[in-house]
Amino acid sequence: MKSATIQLETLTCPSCMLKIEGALKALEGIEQETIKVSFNTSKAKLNFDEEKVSIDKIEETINRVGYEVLNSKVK
Ligand SMILES: [Cu+2]
Repeated sequence: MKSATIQLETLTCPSCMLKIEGALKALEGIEQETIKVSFNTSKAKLNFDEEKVSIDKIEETINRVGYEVLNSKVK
């Protein structure tokens, strides 16, 4: 299991947060209960199984709902 911290572009309202959370929850390989999108810091944190999903795929999913990823850290 890997842990990701994803810096997003500045979120302008709390519904952005819900939209991103929803998209991430629908993705296989992410530990649902670890998904946290913070409105104040515009960061998403989550744990994922690198055998089921890649950080590229996670970033792509965020892009697809309309948000830019500035950078991601995976540990
Ligand atoms: Cu919004």
